[in-house]
Amino acid sequence: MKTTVVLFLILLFSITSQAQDLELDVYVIPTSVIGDPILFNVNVKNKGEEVVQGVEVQIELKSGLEFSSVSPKDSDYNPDTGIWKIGEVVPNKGKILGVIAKYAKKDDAILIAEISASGSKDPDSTPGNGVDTNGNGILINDKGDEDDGDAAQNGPYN
Ligand SMILES: [Ca+2]
Ligand SMILES: [Ca+2]
Ligand SMILES: [Ca+2]
Repeated sequence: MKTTVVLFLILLFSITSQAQDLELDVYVIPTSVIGDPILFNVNVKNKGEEVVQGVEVQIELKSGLEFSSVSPKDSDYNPDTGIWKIGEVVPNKGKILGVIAKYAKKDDAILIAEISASGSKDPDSTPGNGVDTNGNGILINDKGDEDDGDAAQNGPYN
């Protein structure tokens, strides 16, 4: 009896303790002027207790944006594939990629980002399964979607 309880508690602990938990958020510093640069910050956090290796993020710029550069400049980001190779993400220490894009047109000035690869299992999200995981058509700040994807939009302004 006692052994069963102990085993159950061990099992429960291993389920509830989140050794690694990646979370991604996208923020925008907007502009209302067509042709001006917009800064998007893609912010990856590890809310767990252990280091995660081999982390990659897929970044997509919709048709209202024209990519210009990233910050820091030496980030491992490939504008052709949209893959940002982060590598290691340490608990309580976020990694941020600044994506600078031109505000090319009023609509669809949207940046979408999701964790696309990770060396560890995440208790509440799966890499590469899309941002709109609850299928309600909302990608931006949707708390009902998995925590490893997000999007941000500039405008639209009149
Ligand atoms: Ca997660
Ligand atoms: Ca996901
Ligand atoms: Ca959604």
